[in-house]
Amino acid sequence: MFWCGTLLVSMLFGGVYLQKENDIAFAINRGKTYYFPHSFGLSWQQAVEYCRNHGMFLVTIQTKEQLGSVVEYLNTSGYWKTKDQLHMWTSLNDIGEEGQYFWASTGERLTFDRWKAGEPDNKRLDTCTTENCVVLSHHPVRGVYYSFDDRPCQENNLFLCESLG
Ligand SMILES: [Ca+2]
Ligand SMILES: [Ca+2]
Repeated sequence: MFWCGTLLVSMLFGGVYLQKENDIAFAINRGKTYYFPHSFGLSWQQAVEYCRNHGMFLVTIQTKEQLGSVVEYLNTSGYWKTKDQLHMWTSLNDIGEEGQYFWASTGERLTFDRWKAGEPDNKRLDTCTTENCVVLSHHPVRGVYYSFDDRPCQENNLFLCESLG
């Protein structure tokens, strides 16, 4: 298990972020500021740090209203002009205890049921890795409409930062 621990530490502190700043989108929607740099993906932990470095938090979607606000914002971001699917990190995870989902940005326990059919499945990747971090997925041609899926935390995915309050 030593190797697994080493991997976790390098995940937490090994991030070097190189990204283009020119295609970053800020927007204010329903009193929240969103930040959606959609030209590059990061691991979940890197996404948490990236949002913090910008004085924000990885997005939390705990109510229908919060989901509506995110969807509304994404629809105005220009993202769908060139893309037909989205897999975007949220702050939801069960890193602390398998099957116990919390929003890292607010500390709240998950109460909003938006799981995609068959998820969360905690799929095993290798001896050290199962799926503990949650994306918001939208892929209409596959019948997936803004729903949650647990994914491997080290996978690179897009992500959405938001201001809290
Ligand atoms: Ca899990
Ligand atoms: Ca999954």
